Amino acid sequence: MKIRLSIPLVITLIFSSFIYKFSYSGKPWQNKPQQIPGKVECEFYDLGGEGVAYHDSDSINNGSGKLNPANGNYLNEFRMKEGVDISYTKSHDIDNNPYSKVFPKMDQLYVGWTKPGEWINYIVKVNRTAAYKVSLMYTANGDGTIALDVDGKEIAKDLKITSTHNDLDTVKWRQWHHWNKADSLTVVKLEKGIHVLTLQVMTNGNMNFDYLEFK
Ligand SMILES: [Ca+2]
Ligand SMILES: [Ca+2]
Ligand SMILES: [Ca+2]
Repeated sequence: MKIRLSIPLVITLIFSSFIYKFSYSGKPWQNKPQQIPGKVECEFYDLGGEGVAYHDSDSINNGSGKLNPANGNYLNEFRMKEGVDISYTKSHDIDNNPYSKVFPKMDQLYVGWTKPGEWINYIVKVNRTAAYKVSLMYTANGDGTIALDVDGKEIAKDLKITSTHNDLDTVKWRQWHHWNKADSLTVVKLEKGIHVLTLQVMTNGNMNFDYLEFK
């Protein structure tokens, strides 16, 4: 089936994404848009707070400053006053356990405590117009789904994040620490320029996101 877009519809689509970008008040983390092609580190989401740069189910950071005590350590305190929940990969049989399908680097910050309905924004700089293969470094205690938006428009939905749960691991909390890399979640066409990328948690939650990669 051939889908035809009418000219007024195309103009509306272009105009609404322009309006979205124009009205968006979030700012890139450390004033540096993340670069595509490349890795988009999930913890380097935009500044702007709840309802602008992200939506999180609760206003506390369940990782930084809570699970990871506020003791002056950069990793423990990373963005601890913000609602997005952040932790980092740790040795001592936590994230370097034998159940990971793709072994993670240690001391990598990630977004965790994810729930359906949560979303996070990233101002990104796309350096060339192309179709990009999207990968995700993650853990998932049960199958979940995510979606991606660009400039307020959904570009990929129902992306299945395959469970990394493994019954052989009898340490219950470690089911959230079995890492994997989903190597080709989807392919998305992106136009050169500055855009707002949104990562949405659609179903299940219980996922940890280290980075998205666009190749
Ligand atoms: Ca939170
Ligand atoms: Ca959360
Ligand atoms: Ca990361």
